Amino acid sequence: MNSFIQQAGLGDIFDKINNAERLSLEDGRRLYECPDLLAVGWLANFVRERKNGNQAFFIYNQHINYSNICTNLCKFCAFGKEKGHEMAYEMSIAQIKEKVRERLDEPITEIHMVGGIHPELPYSYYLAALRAIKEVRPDVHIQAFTCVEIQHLADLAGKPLEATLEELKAAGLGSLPGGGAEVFSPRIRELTCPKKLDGAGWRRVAQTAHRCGLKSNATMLYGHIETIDERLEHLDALRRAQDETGGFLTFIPLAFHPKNTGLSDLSRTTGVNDLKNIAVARLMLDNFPHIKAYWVMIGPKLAQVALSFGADDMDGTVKEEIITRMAGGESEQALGHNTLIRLIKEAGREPVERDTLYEALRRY
Ligand code: V47
Repeated sequence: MNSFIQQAGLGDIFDKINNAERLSLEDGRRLYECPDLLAVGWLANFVRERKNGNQAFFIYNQHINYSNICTNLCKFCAFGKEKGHEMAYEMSIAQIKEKVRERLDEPITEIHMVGGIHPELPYSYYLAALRAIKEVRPDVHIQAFTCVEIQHLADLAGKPLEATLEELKAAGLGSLPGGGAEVFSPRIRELTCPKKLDGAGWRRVAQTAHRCGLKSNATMLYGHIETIDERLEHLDALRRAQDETGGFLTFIPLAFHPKNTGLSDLSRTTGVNDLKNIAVARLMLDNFPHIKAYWVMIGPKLAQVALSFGADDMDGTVKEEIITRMAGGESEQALGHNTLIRLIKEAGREPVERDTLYEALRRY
């Protein structure tokens, strides 16, 4: 083993990783507190390469945020607006279709669609939105509706989660994105998003989706008022859920952007904090196949570096992301296909264009 791992005091953690043993919450705490970022990153990279070799995945995708009208109005969110607010909007089904049609000439394989918890849109709107996308682009994979939205749709439909998910699936839903998880801690939820579906509810929806044959992602919003222990409990809860249903594809740490939020007095996350969260997540989430460095939130340059700190995926072309931009995100609106490939190649990795379920479509 590298002597610098010993010098960083992480020799026993390396032994566990090398023997594919699960890390404890105490191990996680030591990793977060270790001042030697390169040592933590080296360990994460060791696991990253064991799981995914030299591959770095990306996808040709499109984001659609159908409405920002939301009844939850979480403190950390600059996107959600009350109905009647001057910046509130909602897309008609025709407008959603138009958004898809506008980019028919591009080889998009995934549409990522999420929105707020709208007080009035009927259940039929969501089914119609899925069907409309499929009508315009029949082969696209629709990754839509966070677990929070899915619970809302089941409530609207007055049906059990299973029946709602089956109906959404029949209308075109392919998988669930990872948003809305925030930090599961009841303390954090009470302080930042008291109206939102709680952590147990979020995991119940994700696990029900897995049992219905739908894969999903998971996120953690870090860099606001959460403690290291609360982050670790969040990771541990995801790890236990994954042990049971195995349907999570990727974990995405989301760097908090404070501008225009109810927590705007806080500072933005730092590069070290961003890389640490990616690395510790890679080490703790031993049963998650992928860790995503979401360039929209940490910037393309740091996302590129993150490919050596545990991440094996850079998300995709994106275009027109609103949630981060409203909260002061300064990344470009879209990354070209060639830019993603160059970022990955320069990081010494093999660019692999994937579909939503991580089937390799093309290697560069
Ligand atoms: O659900 C809200 C978070 C999420 C802020 O599944 C904020 O592959 C930072 O979940 N600063 C939406 N984050 C984004 C998301 C996502 C993005 C890319 C890929 C995937 C995936 C998922 O953003 C929300 C919320 O958790 N969020 N406000 C903010 N101010």
